[in-house]
Amino acid sequence: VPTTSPSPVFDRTVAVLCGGVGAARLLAGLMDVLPAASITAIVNVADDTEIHGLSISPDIDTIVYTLAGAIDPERGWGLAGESWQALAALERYEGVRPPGSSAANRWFGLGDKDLATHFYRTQRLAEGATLTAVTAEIATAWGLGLTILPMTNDRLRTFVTTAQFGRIPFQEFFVRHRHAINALSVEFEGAVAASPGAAVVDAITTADLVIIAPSNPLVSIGPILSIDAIRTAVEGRRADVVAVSPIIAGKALKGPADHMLASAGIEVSAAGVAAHYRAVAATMVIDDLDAELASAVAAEGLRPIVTDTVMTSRERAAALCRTILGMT
Ligand code: FO1
Repeated sequence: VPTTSPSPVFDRTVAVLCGGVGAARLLAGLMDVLPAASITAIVNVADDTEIHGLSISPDIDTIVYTLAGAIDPERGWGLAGESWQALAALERYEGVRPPGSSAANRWFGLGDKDLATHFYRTQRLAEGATLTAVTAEIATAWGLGLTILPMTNDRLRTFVTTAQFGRIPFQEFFVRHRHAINALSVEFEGAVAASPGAAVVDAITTADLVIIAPSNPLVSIGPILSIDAIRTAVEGRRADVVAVSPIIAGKALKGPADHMLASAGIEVSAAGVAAHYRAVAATMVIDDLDAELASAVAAEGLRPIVTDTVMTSRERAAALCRTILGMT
């Protein structure tokens, strides 16, 4: 509880729980209204995977590339102006690949320039660096001044159970099968043993405001909150936690959050998301299109803020962030 008079808005520090695209856009908006040094992103790494022996951290890379202005804006992942020669050259080896081998798989799109990031991360991890340290190096290399923290340095991975393919790693569900198949359930393997990444709990405990980005509540924010010490820290800050609904007018802007919420028995609306977050957030930002749900959000025990949440431009993202920070 602050005992001094409120600090000027530009002095406020924020910790943001992040998935990929939606979180990256929100962070871009925050970077326009707060000094970078006041912003800590705590990022889901349960989507991480190893492909061709390379360590890939999709949500971290989406955030870094977006904030650096280097993301491919159509795809929402990978680099703009990318070429795909290395991936194409793998075709030669497909014919000699023995059954059961995943060598030369081409369903996961790794662009030629993007490979450099994965080469760097993989080698640094092999040298014994933590993912926290490597992520800081990558952020610095891209000229970013905010703090980007992986939620954990331990192995914590999302698995999706499907009727067609059984229990499969998240990227097989999301990319290989284009999240077009029904997810019966999700599990976070390693969550019980995982510890929060360096500085994560401290960031949540000391931030003036904690924001839950408009990311998939189940497979982006879910893994972050599956780490006991992180969940406890966020619950302890509930009064200062603002969640931004990723569901607008009953739909996710991107990705499978709407279908996954429905399969999990959660109402596919800002009110359903409010119910899901009731123990961790006291405020929920919902879109103008969902204004009529404000009372349903309030009935779940969250203070509703109704505003434009569609971040199709940096200006719109910054306006949303000003509203979240109470700067308007
Ligand atoms: N998403 C896709 O839909 N297809 C891809 O081929 C793909 C490749 C890829 C490579 C590197 C990277 O950092 C991300 C990549 N993504 C791809 C995005 C990513 O896998 C998902 O959007 C997230 O895991 C969901 O948050």
